[in-house]
Amino acid sequence: MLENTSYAILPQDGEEGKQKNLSINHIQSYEWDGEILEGTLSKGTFALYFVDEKTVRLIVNPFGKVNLNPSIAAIGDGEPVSCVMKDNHRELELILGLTRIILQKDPISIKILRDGKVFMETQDSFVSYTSSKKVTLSIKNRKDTPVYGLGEKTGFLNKNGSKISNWNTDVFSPHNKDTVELYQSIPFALFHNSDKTLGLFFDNSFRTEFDMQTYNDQVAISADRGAINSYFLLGEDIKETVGIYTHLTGRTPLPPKWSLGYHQSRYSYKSESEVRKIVDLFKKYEIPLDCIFLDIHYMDGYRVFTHDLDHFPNFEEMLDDIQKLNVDVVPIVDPGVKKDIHYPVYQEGVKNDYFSKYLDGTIYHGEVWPGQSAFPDFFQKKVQRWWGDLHNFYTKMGIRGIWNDMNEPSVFNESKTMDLDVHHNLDGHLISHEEGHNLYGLYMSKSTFEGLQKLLKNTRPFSLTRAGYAGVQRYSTVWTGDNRSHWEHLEMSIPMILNLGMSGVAFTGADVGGFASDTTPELLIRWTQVGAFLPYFRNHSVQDSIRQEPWAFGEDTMNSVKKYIELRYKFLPYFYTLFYEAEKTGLPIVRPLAMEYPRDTKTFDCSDQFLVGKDVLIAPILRPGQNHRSVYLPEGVWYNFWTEEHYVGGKYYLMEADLDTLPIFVREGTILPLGTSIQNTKEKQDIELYVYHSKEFKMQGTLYEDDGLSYGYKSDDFSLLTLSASDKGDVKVEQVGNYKSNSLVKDVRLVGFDLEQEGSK
Ligand code: MIG
Repeated sequence: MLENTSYAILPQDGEEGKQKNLSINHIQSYEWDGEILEGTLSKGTFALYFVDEKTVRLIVNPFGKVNLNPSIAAIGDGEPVSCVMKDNHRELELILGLTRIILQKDPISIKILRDGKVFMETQDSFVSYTSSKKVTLSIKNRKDTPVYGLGEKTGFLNKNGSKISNWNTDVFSPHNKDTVELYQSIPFALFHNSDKTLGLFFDNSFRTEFDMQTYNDQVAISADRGAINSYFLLGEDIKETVGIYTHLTGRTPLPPKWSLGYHQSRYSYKSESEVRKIVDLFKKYEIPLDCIFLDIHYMDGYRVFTHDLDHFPNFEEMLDDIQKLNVDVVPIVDPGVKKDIHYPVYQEGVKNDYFSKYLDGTIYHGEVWPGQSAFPDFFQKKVQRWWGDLHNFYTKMGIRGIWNDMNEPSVFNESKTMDLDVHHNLDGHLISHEEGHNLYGLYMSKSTFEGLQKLLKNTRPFSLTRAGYAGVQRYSTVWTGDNRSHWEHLEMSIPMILNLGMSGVAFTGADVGGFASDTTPELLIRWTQVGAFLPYFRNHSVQDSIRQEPWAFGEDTMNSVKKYIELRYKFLPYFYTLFYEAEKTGLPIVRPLAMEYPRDTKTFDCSDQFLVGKDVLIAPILRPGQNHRSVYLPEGVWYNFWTEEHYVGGKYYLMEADLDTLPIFVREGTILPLGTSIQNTKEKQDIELYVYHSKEFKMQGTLYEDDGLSYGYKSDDFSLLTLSASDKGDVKVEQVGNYKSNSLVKDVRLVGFDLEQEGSK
């Protein structure tokens, strides 16, 4: 019909119609106040300052004034520090301690050096923009520099050579290398060299892209809109740079111990009797369990903060009984609030103006599980408080953990999300959903976590989220969404989780066994082996898929799965100590080899092995039918955890691993605190110390303990033991903190002490 109107001759976008990339070429003027350098450019404005000696912030806004306010992510960007500024005629120079920033005026370029090393260098005229207000920052980079971080992404560990974009998306399928945009957006990359690691945090919440593919000698980082708002972090190695990044964006708080145990889930356990039955079977088979999940079917018509009366008539009693068995129950809470005039949560939201709206004030409604639903505007403090307080519904029944899903936010329509012209009220100013989209999950996590904290008082909450942005680690554990029961997804979960860890998120996991599609006994065993050594350990699967609880495939499979759930509990004292350290340092629980061996180029592309802390190396089997694999052991001596054989590192070995065996190696000189067998974390667990002999290094370890539950540890109610061993294997213990542990060191096991004279393998 349109053919007969002017539409027939609508403008064709030929070559000339394509948007041009225009560059900013020089600095026009500047002002210096002793801390912040601000000025005008041939187009737009800029600001440059030191957050501290190793953190530099650069803002360039081609379209207006720079906004100096740090985002919700950059909580560590406090008062700018004063530094020395020199105008060397053609260049401006900022100096703080060992760091120098050289800003060439015309054409504009920038170089950051520390201790003589060049950390970051741009080409001339390194910022460009288009008429649609896309902005791009280009920095020099070599093709052979490994790039890590960038949050939750598919593919292997090293992202150099690819394009990584960020737009929080609910992707049920597929998750493959070309599926770049998943649930989380963390625009932070590490450019690693053997003598330094540059961190680049591009703190812009619009859709962003890191193009490490198109150019041979540079990386182009762009945002659909907004300003170039970048932080350059200057660390000696990956660990230091991750430390600086988590100082800037916050660290993973010490979780309650029960969240580190084994969790069982399914979409969904649909009735009280089914939930009870699952818990009973764990008890019957004596398989350790700390938590069971309630997916969307527990609700009344998918209304959050309710329960279904038909299938969960005695909800409270059920929770009570399960909690008495030392099992926590975590329900799901989605953001969509059902449009139902009889539903109090919807009523309150409308009356008090809590929902996300269009500019004209109309509430946005979108289709999700409950049907037409409204979406809380979590950006507003009053909405955060309201939502937080609503959790009283759960906490009054003893619930201490909440699972947030669908918070990309996911909506059942073509764009998969809210209309982009919906607005959010961020501290009094309106931002479009285009700007708020990637932040929505983070603000929901904040509301959930802070609400639980307030309600639970001195008890540490657990919150699990699917969506997030940089800084999400401060509030929630992240699971990697809807993977499938494919070997490829087991394999991919490792680099995904390692990169999440280098992006500041220490507490992460993937659905063990695979969420969608049908698992197999072999895959379930191998996946449980890996899951037992990743920070978050939950088995979860979709409705209609084959059952994948530990007993689903008969006794042999169950025994093997059980063995690895038990092994997780054995390693719990080591894990808990690592979580304590993560809160202090920001370092992830699981690490790529490159993190601990930053100068060993053989580790740079290693995506199929990982370290738990620095002392335990896991080399899982990731393919069906295989019972051998090549394992790279870095320098030093390593002990096979099972056989206690030792190997000299710095080379590859072919290791055998039958279906019941996960290859685990322990670094020489480690004192590994392991626990005695327990059925859940609420039981008393005694300690066994495994001392791995070393001629080269001091033998040492640490063991952190507290009540596992409260915030008492913040005021001295903790115990940090520093362990050391002599050549003869006598262990010395020094304690900091006042916590009186009731667990005993039951046993000291010396490994490799008799091998001293023998030659190594
Ligand atoms: O669109 O709540 O990723 O873990 O079981 C599906 C049902 C919604 C997606 C989550 C999955 C969860 C499922 N949810």
